[in-house]
Amino acid sequence: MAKRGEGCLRLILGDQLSDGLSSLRDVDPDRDVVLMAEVMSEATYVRHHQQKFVLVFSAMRQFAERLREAGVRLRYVRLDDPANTHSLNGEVLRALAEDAFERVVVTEPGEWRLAQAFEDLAHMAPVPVEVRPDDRFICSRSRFEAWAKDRKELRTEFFYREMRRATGLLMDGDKPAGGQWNFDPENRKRLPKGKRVPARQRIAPNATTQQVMAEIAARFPQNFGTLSAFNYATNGEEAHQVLDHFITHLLPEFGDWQDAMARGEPLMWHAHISAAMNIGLIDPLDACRQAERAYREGVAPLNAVEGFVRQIIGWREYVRGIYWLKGPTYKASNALGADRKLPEFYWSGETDMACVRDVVETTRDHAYAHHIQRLMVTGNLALLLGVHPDEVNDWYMVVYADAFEWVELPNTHGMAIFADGGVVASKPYAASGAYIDRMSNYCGGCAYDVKDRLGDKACPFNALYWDFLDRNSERLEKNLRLAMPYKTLSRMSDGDRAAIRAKASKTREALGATVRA
Ligand code: DLZ
Ligand code: SF4
Repeated sequence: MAKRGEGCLRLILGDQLSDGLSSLRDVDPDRDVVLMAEVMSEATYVRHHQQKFVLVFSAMRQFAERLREAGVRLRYVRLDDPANTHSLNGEVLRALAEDAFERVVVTEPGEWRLAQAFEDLAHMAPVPVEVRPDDRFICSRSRFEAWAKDRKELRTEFFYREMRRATGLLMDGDKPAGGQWNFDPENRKRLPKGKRVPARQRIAPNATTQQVMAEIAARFPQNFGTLSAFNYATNGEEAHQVLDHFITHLLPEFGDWQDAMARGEPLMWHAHISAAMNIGLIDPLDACRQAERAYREGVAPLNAVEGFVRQIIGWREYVRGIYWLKGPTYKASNALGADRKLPEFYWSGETDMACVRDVVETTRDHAYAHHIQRLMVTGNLALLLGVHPDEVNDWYMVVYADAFEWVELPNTHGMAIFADGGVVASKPYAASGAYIDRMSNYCGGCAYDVKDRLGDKACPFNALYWDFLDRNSERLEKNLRLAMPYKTLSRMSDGDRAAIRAKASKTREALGATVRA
């Protein structure tokens, strides 16, 4: 292909499908070759949901085709290629052995696992390996480190304000639009009876997607998830269709119902663009600017637009900064000593708990659930049960199409189960059934009674919640944000507390959250 001393070999990963990617910016179509590889090492480091495979492989193939059409030389290795070495490093070394290049160029990957692998590659490769920053993120790793240095406590709100200033998003001069940085308290409304969730356009699987669906169904039939309801954008045009539809039709009400949940309605008013954004089909800053235009033109109110922008330049950037700041050992922490197994119904959905059943079914059929379903239903239950962080992290990595470790780990390990002891969240997001009842229509159709704590039909969240606080009081009772529940707990008699402990213990066993061997 290339002659000795010529050109660069540019490796593009399955979540780097962006036109403006740093490793593609100076591509020379006459001399360079772009390498993309479907490999078993990436297909098996977690047992991905079937829809995640389809999303990534279909999007990789279409992105490669676009590059080809633009005149770029491609070396695209398919999963079924007999010469495939099935690791990314293996494919780079194979390409280097077959053709001469002066350098390998890659944009930094989204996971420690691969960052370390590329360091190994630099030792093994006969030519230099240049790893470039991933500037699709607004805040570079070094900028985040500089921001975090010397701060006693990392607070997402202060980081978010800095990002607002840095980008100029929703700023009027040096003041936040509307005179307020954050409208979160206006974004927690419960869905009133009769309020209809808007219908969604379906992205019909295109020809490449259909082809990949057939391959995945044949090759990974045992992996979690169904394929029939696949509804992901797999190229830039489709992704922008979804984003445009959201901005015009859903964003205006997104703010109000951001935290609400309803049976059979995984999308609600959510944009459903996280997977497309995380593999590079939508630029985060462009999406925020488009949302801001909707506000400036009077199409969407400030609380909705601010909420959307905050999720992206506040939270998304923040968790990515934390992931790299805390290093590869971050996931080994287990601040609450959680030591139980993940119940089987996280995979099967077979449980009488209507909320959990709905979220698992949604997850199975769409590789998606929205943030409150992930945090306050499945995450909250794992926290209260004391499920070991490895099992929780693995589940979230497997089941969601948008899960890459840089985003999954801080959200799960830190935010949902407090295994990092308070790096990401200032308190555990523990809640009883009353929270779920307030924010959803699940409890009305449930076999359990959300108002009961100790009876046979008592909602499992209730005893588990009080027992969680009781079990972890040494560690948590001084936390000011938990002062109210600890005050309530302190008013309970020893007998009440013993009854809660016994009920919680029975519940953990009944749900299959037994102690790990
Ligand atoms: C998720 C994924 C899968 C399933 N397969 C591939 C692959 O075969 N080749 C590839 O380049 N990327 C794949 N990916 C995405 C990578 O796992 C992702 O780039 C890293 O986890 C870093 O975030
Ligand atoms: Fe979930 Fe409890 Fe409500 Fe049932 S009663 S839906 S288990 S919160």
